[in-house]
Amino acid sequence: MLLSDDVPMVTRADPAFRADVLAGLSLSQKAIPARWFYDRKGSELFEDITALPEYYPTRAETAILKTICPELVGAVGDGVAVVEFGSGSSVKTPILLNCIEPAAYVPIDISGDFLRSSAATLSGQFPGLPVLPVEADFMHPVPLPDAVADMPKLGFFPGSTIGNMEPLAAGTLLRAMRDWLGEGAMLLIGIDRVKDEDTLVAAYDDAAGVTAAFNLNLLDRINRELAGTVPVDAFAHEARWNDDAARIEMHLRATRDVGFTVDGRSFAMRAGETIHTENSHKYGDRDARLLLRSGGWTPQQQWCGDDGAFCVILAEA
Ligand code: AVJ
Repeated sequence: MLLSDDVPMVTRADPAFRADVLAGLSLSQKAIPARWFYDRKGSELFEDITALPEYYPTRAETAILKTICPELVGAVGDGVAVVEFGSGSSVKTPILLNCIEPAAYVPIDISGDFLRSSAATLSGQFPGLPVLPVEADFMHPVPLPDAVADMPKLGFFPGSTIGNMEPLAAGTLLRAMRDWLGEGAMLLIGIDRVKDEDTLVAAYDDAAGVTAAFNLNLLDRINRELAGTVPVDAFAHEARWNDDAARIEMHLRATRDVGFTVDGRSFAMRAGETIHTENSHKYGDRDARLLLRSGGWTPQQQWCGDDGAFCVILAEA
C-alpha cells in the first residue's frame, strides 16, 4: 500500500529543501529561507521582476556599472581575476568584463548546472577569456583555481544579494570573501539604499502581481517537490517595511484557517498567520560602509547614480 502508484514521488527532492521547509513550518513565526524561491519557474519570475517599472534596483545598478567604467579601470588596474559570487547570468557581468578586460573570470555558484551553462555562454561572448567556474557554497569556501593564484583579485557581488542576509550573516560572508580572495583584493558590491516606504513596498508588491506570483510559487514548489497539499489559493502575497530591522519582508498570509501536509507531516495555520519568506535589508549611506568595514573591507569609492536609489561600492581588503 505504501508503495502504490498514487503515492507521489518525493525521493528526488533536495533533502536540504525538505529540511528547511519542515523546520521552517514548525517555527512559531513560520519562515522559509529565500534561496528556495529559485527553481526554474522562480528564476524566470525573478527575471520578469527585474524589468518591472516598480523594481528599480536592477536598472539602477546596471546604469551605474555602465557609467563608472573609466574610474573602475583606473582603480582596479590590469591583469585581475574577476571572481563573481553568484551565477553571472545577468547582463551586469558582460558590462564589467568588457570594462575591466580581466585576465580570468571565476564565477562561483552553489548550483552546478546553472553555473556551467552561464559559464559556457560567457566563454562564447569572450573568446579569449579563461572562464574557470567553481561550484561552491559561499559559506564553505573551496580553493580558487591555481591559474588565478598569482593574479590580483576583484570580487563582484552585484544585485544587493547581500541584503537577503541578516547583518550577522552578512558580516560573516564578507569576512569569508576576504579570507577567500586574500589581503589586497578588491570587492565591487551592489547595495540597495533605505528610501521612502512607498517606493520600497511598491518594488516588492508590483501592480502587475509578478512579485506575488514569485512569492506564491514557493508554495507550488513545496506541493510539487515535497508532496505538499498546501491550498495555494488560501494565501496572499504581502510585502511590508520593517523599520526596526531596516528591511522589506515578504510573507505569505493565510486568508482563512488552513490545514495541510508536507512530506506526510501536518501543519495548521490560523487566518492572518504568515510564512515569512524573504528579508531584503536596505542600508543607509554610512550603514553600507560600516557593514563593509565590519567584514574587513575598506570602502574606496562609491557610486549611487543620479537619484541615490542604489549604490555600487568598491572596497579593498
Ligand atoms: C535578488 C535578493 C536582490 O531582495 O530585491 C526581488 C529578490 N525578491 N523581489 C531583492 C527579490 C522580491 C532580490 N534579490
